[in-house]
Amino acid sequence: DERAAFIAGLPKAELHLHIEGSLEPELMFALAQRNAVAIPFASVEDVRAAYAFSNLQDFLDIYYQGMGVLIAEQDFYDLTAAYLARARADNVRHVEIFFDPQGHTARGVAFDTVIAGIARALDEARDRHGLTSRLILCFLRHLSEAEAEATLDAALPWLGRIAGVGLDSSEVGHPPSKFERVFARARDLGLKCVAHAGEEGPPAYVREALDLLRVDRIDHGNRSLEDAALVRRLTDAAMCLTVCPLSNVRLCVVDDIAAHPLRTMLDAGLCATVNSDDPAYFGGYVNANYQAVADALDLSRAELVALARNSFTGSFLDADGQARHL
Ligand code: ES4
Ligand code: ZN
Repeated sequence: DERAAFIAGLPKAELHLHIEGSLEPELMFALAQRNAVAIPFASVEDVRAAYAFSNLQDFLDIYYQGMGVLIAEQDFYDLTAAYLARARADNVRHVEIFFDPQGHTARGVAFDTVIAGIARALDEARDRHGLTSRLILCFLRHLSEAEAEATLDAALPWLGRIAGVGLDSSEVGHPPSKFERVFARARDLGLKCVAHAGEEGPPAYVREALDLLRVDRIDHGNRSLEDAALVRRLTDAAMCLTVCPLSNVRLCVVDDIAAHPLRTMLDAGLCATVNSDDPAYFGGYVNANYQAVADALDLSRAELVALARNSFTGSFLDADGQARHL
């Protein structure tokens, strides 16, 4: 329809995308075969049927299992190239991609193998299609800060390829304060800092991300809305929130898409963006996320334009890079 065409035509940046969460069941099966890795599914339909989650942890259990088929550099290249093709088809012009090295090094896959495959696909997309990108290394917050420090050590030879660090995985019980020192070191190394906060965790975790991790963006941030003073602080700082509507529905962060707080965020003056999070698991890439939330909330063209513009202003592109895309 008309709205779909308008969304499709908007140039967009995606700022919240876990590359391992873009592993489609078809590629999961192909890689399981190629690498002789056993997976507990008989068919692609079987896999999709397992994607019924009642919270973040339900999803994470399946997500870490799924990434077990990724072994060789070529696997990480294939995964990333497939995502970039989907992004391009959605008129995404710039991507900031999370990766979870600890999900791989824990299985004996070298950090260098992971990042080399991802980076090769990113370079190719830039050279062939002008699609720009940044990489964000995420620490798994259910693991220790010492393990995060070791991961940052492994990243040191690749600092020229890494724009920032993030914090993901099981939120409740693993507050930002647990990672204050490793984020300080990352910042001293010149890296940007972001953190998942306020997805399932309380507004206090968003405050910790700001105060202790000194983040440049908040990933999700939904529960900030419970704290009016925090909302004021986020708007005053023009802090970008990377919101993920279909993820929020699938992980039961919102009751249903009609109850999504995106318009409330925009009306409050927050710099909200729309992103796909783990599109292979949550039922859609960027345009599907814009479409679902726009239909449910009857977002206007002006609101859709504001969301797309926020995706560039909230990006880690410099002003020249943003102007090139806008
Ligand atoms: C994630 Cl939606 C979400 N939240 C926290 N950690 C994650 N890792 C991948 N997707
Ligand atoms: Zn996420």
